[in-house]
Amino acid sequence: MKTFYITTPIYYPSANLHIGHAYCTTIADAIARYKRLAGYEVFFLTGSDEHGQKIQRTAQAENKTPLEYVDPIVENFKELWKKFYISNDDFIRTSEPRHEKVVQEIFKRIQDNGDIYKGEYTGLYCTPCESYWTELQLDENGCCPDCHRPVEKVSEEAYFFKLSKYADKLLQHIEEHPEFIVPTSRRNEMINFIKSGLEDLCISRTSFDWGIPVPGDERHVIYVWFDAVINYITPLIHNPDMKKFWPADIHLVGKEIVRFHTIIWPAMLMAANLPLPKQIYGHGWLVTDSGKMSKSKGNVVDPVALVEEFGADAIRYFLLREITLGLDGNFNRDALIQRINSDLANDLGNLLHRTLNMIGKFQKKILIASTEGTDLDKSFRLEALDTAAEYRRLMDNVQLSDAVKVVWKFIGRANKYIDETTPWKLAKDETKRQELANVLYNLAESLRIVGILISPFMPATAEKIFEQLKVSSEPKLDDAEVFGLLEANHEVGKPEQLFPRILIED
Ligand code: ME8
Repeated sequence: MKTFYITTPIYYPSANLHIGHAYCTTIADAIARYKRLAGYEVFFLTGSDEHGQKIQRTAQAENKTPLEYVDPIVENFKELWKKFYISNDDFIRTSEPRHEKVVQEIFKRIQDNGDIYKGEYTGLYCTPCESYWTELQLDENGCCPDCHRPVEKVSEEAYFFKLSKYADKLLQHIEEHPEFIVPTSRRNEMINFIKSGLEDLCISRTSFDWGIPVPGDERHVIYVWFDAVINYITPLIHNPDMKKFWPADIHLVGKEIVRFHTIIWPAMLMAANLPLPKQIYGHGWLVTDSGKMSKSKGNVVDPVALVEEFGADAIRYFLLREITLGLDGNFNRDALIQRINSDLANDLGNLLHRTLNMIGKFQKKILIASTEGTDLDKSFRLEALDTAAEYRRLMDNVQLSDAVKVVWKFIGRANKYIDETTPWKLAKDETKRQELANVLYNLAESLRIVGILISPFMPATAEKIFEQLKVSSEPKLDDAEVFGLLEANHEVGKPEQLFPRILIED
């Protein structure tokens, strides 16, 4: 069986997660579910990034140990992912012993290869971002170029990773593998970054102790980013059944952390003689009218409240449809409600409801074997198959939003097919029994196919469709590419509302 390995970043338990984090995890989940649907053996990893000075300071301020502080936050992450139907196969916490062991081994391996040395570090450190910067990289106010908060001058004995040594090899890899960094804009940025010169990277600190100790020199803890990226191989490296998943197929990350994933992480892997991931996909940010969502701006949208209000599938649909992967996208409550009412309640909900209602009313819920039918029936069936083929092409290309749109175009087509064939009129004419049976059969089949195609985006809704159609709830993509799998005499269920319309308050 073909394997597929996808990861999200591991999130900092420094603040509650917002809908921006849920966006990233939802994309990864939709891709993982699609690959399972397409017959791959999938490993989907997410987790929490728990070490570092920032966590230690926050915990101290609350009179807690770092673990006492992070434990409940990490539990909330896990709860949130359940609420969003995230189908991760493992959840890695960097504070787990299994991770500590692997980080120390990789450190040792790189050190033994001669690419880690001890020196003196004086640099500018942004604690909230856990990042070192050079003078040149600071913003116009001399602050962190990412979060624009003040940086601190740090001077201490430290271990260094010979990142500079890998500049040429990295450039060569990026140039020979155009698919390694996606989208192209990020790839170009990284090429320019490497060409402007790479400095060796300080990878240990002595000024705090909440981290993984350097093997053999326990006064030092390992730099949190060096520790964090290794999470991607922690569950695999010592497990003979899991090794097949490395190298990862996609590391999905936000655009501001592409640098860590396309420069530092690959150089570390080169130094440890391990293969590089196949692709790093840098997605855009979810923004509101006041910019990128972040706690400091006070413009965060709470995903728990949102799920409770609208349900996870509606939010997943909105995020996957509205935002083109790789670009920034606007999160807007009115637009969400608009989509729920028009695309979900109206287009999809009505199609299912009208179809099952008519099969119930005109054929006592029983499908009747269909014949070839009219030209309209034939072209409708072809359109269903074209939709499934186009969907596969787009999903294989990770064009999630286009894939959603293609399915909804077909849902629109199916609703129009009802208006064009007017089954309620056919039902009044005894001589049109077969014509009616054909239309209802084609509609039920198209819903079966739609259910399969939307299952990576809206797993609970797909299940409801399967339940109401009374078909298997373990879909396969191949079954969406065949028209006519429903048996004649198949009995369908009763229509139940999929999405209630949301009343818009003035
Ligand atoms: O960076 N829209 O963790 P993190 C879209 N621990 N994505 C957003 C977002 C928004 N408004 N806000 C945040 C870290 N994200 C490290 C990762 S991986 C080895 C270590 C995304 O909790 C962001 O782009 O700050 C990033 O991919 C992820 O959330 C990280 O969040």
